[in-house]
Amino acid sequence: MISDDGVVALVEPDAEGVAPQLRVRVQERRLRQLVDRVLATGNLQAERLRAAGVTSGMDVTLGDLSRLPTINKADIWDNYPFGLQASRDIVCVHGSSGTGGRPTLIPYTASDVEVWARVMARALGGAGATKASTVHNGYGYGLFTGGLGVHHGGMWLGVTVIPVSGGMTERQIRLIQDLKPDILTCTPSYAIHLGEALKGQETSLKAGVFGAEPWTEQMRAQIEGLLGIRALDIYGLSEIIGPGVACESLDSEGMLNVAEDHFLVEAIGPDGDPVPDGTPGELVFTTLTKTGMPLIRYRTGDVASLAGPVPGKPRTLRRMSKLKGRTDDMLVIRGVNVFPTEIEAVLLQDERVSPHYLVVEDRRDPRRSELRIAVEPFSEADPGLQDDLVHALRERLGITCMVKVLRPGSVPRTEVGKARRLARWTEGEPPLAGL
Ligand code: DLL
Repeated sequence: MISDDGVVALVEPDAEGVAPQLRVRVQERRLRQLVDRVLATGNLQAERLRAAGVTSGMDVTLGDLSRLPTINKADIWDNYPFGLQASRDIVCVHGSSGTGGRPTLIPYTASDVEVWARVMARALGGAGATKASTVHNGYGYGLFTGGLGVHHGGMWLGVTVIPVSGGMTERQIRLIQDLKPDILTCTPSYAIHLGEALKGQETSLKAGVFGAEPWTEQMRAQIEGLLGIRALDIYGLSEIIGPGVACESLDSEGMLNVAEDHFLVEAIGPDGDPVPDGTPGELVFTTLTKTGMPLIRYRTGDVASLAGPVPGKPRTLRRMSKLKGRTDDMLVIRGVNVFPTEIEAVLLQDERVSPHYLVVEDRRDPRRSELRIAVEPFSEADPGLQDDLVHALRERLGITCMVKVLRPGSVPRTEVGKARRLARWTEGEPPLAGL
């Protein structure tokens, strides 16, 4: 529900809207309970806590969180499949297929699913969804948390969820025309794909909640133009719960409200120390209320900056910026550090360039990485486009890239799953013909 002054109703006012000093008390109590739960497992995290001198939840305060040991994806893999499980009452398992075919599996208790449904309901409510809404859910259903995360949240809020999952675009368009949803949920790249397939036909859609892969303000402008909706960002990861860890609302001024009553957030620098608000750092989450596989100080590898709530607005949660990238996706080109999202921002700033592009880190000569970027123009290639993009990239990022303007339709589209916009070329044929 949106009032005349643009305020979007809170789904859980006691959680989203309490005074921050009251929330801190809840967080500290939950942190201590979490530490006790983890210590009781005797698992890797418990051993690390004991090694750090923590033998009871009463030994910790929120203030010394940054002194507690961290845990990362390699630790989860080393304890595959369920070595970090902390409860016998598991009701489902989700995860991600991950890189190199190593899945990350996360067991959930009924209480975890309840938390997930609530934070996802907040995300949908923040986009303007009410009980009267219909949500067209184009995230994949399965092990991936996108489809079922939105589904649980939508049902908790009381909307009508259409569980379309990914792919079969013609059928999706038919359902959008016939069932008249007001909210669209899918990856940002699939939103573009749907928008293009709609070919300018009007729809009932008002807002979309897009995430699971990096996307920039420039991509947002393209989606909003193509679909005639407000495009909001949603962030999450299986290890922490899935989508809903943080989400934009119509009134959060471009940043994402972190569900910090359940997921305590820190941003740290390369030395592991906290960075000040406004400075990009690696996000570290502590799952305050999780019981299936609780994690203390999980290093996500995702880079964003943090900020306080929007002054004067009902949501009092801390916010995070759109993701800048992942620590392992950062490209180092002749000493200059670049995230692929910075490249996207430059490319899509040019109105001739469509959102279908591929950044290729050419590492065939390991002593000298080169960046090759395949782009597609919206219409007939403009002979000056290639030089203009090389110039804009050099001006804004300080690096010279090889830009190749390909025919529209040359860069593969992603209908199911996450778009791959970064490829590494170490030997043999190029990852994309024509590069
Ligand atoms: O992608 C959960 C999700 C589903 C989020 C649907 C939003 C919407 P995983 O498959 O475990 O979980 O992948 C998590 O995806 O660590 C980020 O690197 C990336 N990611 C997720 N959301 C965003 C976003 C889901 N909004 C990994 N922007 C995370 C950029 C994102 N990257």
